[in-house]
Amino acid sequence: MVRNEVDGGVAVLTLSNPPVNALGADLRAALDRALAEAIADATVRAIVIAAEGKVFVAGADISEFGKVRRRPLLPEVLARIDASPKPVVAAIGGAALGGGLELALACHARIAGRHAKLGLPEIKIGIIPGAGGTQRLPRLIGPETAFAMMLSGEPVGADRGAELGIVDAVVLGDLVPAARVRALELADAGRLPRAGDRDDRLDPEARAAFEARAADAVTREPDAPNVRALAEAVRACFDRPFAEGLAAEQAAFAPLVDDPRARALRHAFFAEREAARVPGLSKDTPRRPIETAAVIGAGTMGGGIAMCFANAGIPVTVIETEEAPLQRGLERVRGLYAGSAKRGSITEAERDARIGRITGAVGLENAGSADIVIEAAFEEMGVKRAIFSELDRIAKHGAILATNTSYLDVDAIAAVTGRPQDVLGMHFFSPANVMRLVEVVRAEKTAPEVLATALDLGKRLKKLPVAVGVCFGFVGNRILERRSRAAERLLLEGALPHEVDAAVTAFGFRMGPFAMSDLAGLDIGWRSRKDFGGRAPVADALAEMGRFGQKTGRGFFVYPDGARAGQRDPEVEALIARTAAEHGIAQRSFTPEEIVARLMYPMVNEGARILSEKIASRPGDIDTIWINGYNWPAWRGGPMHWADTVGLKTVAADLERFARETGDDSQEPAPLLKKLAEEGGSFGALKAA
Ligand code: 3H9
Repeated sequence: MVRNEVDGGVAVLTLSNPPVNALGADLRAALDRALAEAIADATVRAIVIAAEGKVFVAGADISEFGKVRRRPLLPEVLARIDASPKPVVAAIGGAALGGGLELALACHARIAGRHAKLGLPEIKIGIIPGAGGTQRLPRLIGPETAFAMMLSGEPVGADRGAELGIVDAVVLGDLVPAARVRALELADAGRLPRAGDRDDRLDPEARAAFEARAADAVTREPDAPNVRALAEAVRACFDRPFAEGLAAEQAAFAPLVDDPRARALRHAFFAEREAARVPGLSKDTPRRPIETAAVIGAGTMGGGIAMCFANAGIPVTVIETEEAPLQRGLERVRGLYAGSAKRGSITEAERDARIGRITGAVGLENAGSADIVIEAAFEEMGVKRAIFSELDRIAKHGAILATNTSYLDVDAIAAVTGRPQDVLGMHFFSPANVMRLVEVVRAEKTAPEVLATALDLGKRLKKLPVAVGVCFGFVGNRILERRSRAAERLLLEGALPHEVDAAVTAFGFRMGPFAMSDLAGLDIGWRSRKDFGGRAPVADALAEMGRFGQKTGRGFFVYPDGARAGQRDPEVEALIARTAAEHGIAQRSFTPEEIVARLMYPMVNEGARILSEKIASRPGDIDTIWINGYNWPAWRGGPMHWADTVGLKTVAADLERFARETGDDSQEPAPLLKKLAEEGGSFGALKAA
């Protein structure tokens, strides 16, 4: 795991723990031994720590958290570096994250390659740096900047790292030789620069700046225990000597690891990665080359999808039926790129290059040469089938034909072609150029290589593709539909729209279901219920009154003078009471906890049905979809993980009660949920389908 090569007085210790050199117990022990050996070796004057592979070190092994910790712990290994009489230099070729950067910070110098990335992302998994990062980084780059970096968790590149002072130099050529030279220079100089010895950046002015940022961070996220802990740990830099600061960091770090939020975030981390492993596919499944793309439809969705291709360097043709909507669509795309360049998120050259990769065309025949065609036309089966039967005639042999439908039966769309093996769904989320989630819908006849190619393409587009099966609404919208139904039912039973929304935002969503309906437009659900059936007496009555939501200034709430936040409307509340009376439903009040249970348990129940039907391969896929496509709070781990934390017995028993109280049989616990509840099982313990 650690290769120790001594040459010319320098011991180069090369870490190797694929895929990302995570500092698991075995690697820590091996590194500790190698360090001890090198320090004891009289022929060694200096030490370099390098790593094999693209990633330098991705940090602690996250899968070890929450289990018994095996020694040596990372802080113990780093203490050996600190105490080393011989200089230790880190040669950072790729990402040095979390404990990986902390390892480098404990060294006496850091040399980075051009592709190095330097970050402390612990905050994103609910913890804080726990191997000296909160004490060393502030001393190197200043407490305010260090705090901001640890608070965002975002890494910086090599050059920015050098500007800030995280690394001493960036080398364009061979990294290890450069690190050796630096190590020998330090050995010659005889004085070892240790981050922990510095206090030149800890002046009162720096403290004031840090305190202002810390206060702001805690105010913004009052319920996040790790934000508070991070502030406390960094504050110790000012109040205590380095060694005591390290102890303060440990005291702040340790309890966070077992916090339910951190557990949920770790679940989300691994679930997201596991989603890439799709049953029936392997790395040996053949892939088709994708060099060009066509997108049918220049609306908001089509334009956004085209931008994803252009951003990934893939030329794309956007196709419309007429010139005017095409030009409107292209204009909108150019406007979005201009906005990004203006904000500085892309350069002007990038803006021009991306716009240059998008070509507009009128007529489906222009899709003939594309390796993949994504249809993003009107959400209507007739329209989609007409397009696909045309595409069957026009598209080149072997092209992948994808529909961006969010509900419709992909098998029925594939059936109009003579090549159903080449057809699948790619359900992007709006705005498609921003949202990471893509549900990749495997239809009955989709060939494995077509599915594998679409999933790979998703990654190339910097998306998070999750494979799902065919059913109405797939995974995400099918579950959403359950929540919408439950929300409407709650209104009839007496909960008011603002109460429901408040309970949902308190749970952690950015928006409640009614504010979301108002934003999306009530006409959308209304039309879809007309097409596909389903009843929502309150929402339908509002839509019939022309209350389409924010765009008409009135929906479940009112938006006087274009206000963004909705306000209660007595007219709506009276309408709800009237509708309830018409349906003979008695009204009462609901606590926020009851509201959450009434909305979320049916979602979990639908998730269980989805699993039994093998529409999703595993509970983690459902969680990944809801976290990334529907803003489920990641620190609650997604609906299935959350249900496990509530306890499936409770969820199943409450659903039985809801079914009795509402007379709605669909609330009865699904067989899988019932079985797990009876056995004392959990979704987390289920294996991939
Ligand atoms: C920490 O360091 C705490 C310390 O402060 C204190 C300690 C006392 N552990 O993402 P990928 C796996 S907390 C275990 O697809 P990429 C991952 O599950 C840590 N496993 O690759 C996947 O496995 P599989 C702070 C890890 O190239 C495989 O590696 N560090 C870890 O797209 C490939 O991962 C972080 O939060 C890990 N730390 O991206 C960094 N990291 O193939 C977390 C990865 O079986 N990691 N795996 O599905 C990342 O951000 C990305 O993995 C990275 C590579 C950017 C490195």
